[in-house]
Amino acid sequence: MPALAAIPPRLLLTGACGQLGQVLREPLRQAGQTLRLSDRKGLVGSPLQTGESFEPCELGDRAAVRHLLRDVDAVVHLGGVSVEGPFDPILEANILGLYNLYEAARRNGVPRIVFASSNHVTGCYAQDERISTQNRPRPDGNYGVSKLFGEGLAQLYFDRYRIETVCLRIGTATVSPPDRRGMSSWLSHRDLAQLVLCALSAPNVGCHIVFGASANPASWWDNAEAAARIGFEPQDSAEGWRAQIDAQPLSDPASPTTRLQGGSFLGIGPFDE
Ligand code: 15L
Repeated sequence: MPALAAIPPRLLLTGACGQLGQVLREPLRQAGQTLRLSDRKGLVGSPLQTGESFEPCELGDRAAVRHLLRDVDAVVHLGGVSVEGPFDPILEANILGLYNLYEAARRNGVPRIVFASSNHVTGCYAQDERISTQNRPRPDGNYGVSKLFGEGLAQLYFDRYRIETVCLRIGTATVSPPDRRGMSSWLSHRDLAQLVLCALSAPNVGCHIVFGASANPASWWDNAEAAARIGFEPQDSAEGWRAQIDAQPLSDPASPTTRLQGGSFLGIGPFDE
């Protein structure tokens, strides 16, 4: 892993009680001086450590989000809906909530945001296509569209207000690749932590988009340039699980969930709300 430039000292982690929040809590606590944790309800996981604090917050509550972002130097924003689903909860947390977050950053003078975008921004590309962040977005559902909105908002707030963002199009960030798709989309927890630290510390990033994936030989994403821009050098590879994954039953090759990069999200919806 490359030597890191300085990590902003006072950090805020939203979505701290979610699966990835719990993975990132420890490395962020060690990297920063103070770490404010936030989620919708109470703290989940180990009790607060030295340097940590916890504040519950609903992202749809503009005043509360503004208060949450006081006195921090950077935000790692994982909060919001993290799966495909009906539009209204996504609207509230991922669209209105993200607007509230950027407005709070502007009004509090927070200079850097690390935004958990998603590979579902490009989930309608076929699995036999190789793409980079230069390819145009092809979101695979409400969730993917909300992440695309977030990337647009990040660009707007850089161009107009000079708030820098690294948008992480996170793949499948699990302990090990869960299925055939994961052989291409997997991001190890160790690589996730490195990616977020690079996104916090890389100088002059402007508004930058990078896929969050380990060094998987079967990757669909040509990420070399985008990763190098922030010094991200993934250490892990899904290939170590090849034998177990190849032993899994094959799924219908004609189904969009098998054919397209977004996988199972292509099988969810429409919702007839
Ligand atoms: C995501 O963006 C989701 O948050 C996560 O639940 C996974 O589905 C992941 O993408 C993935 O594509 O595997």
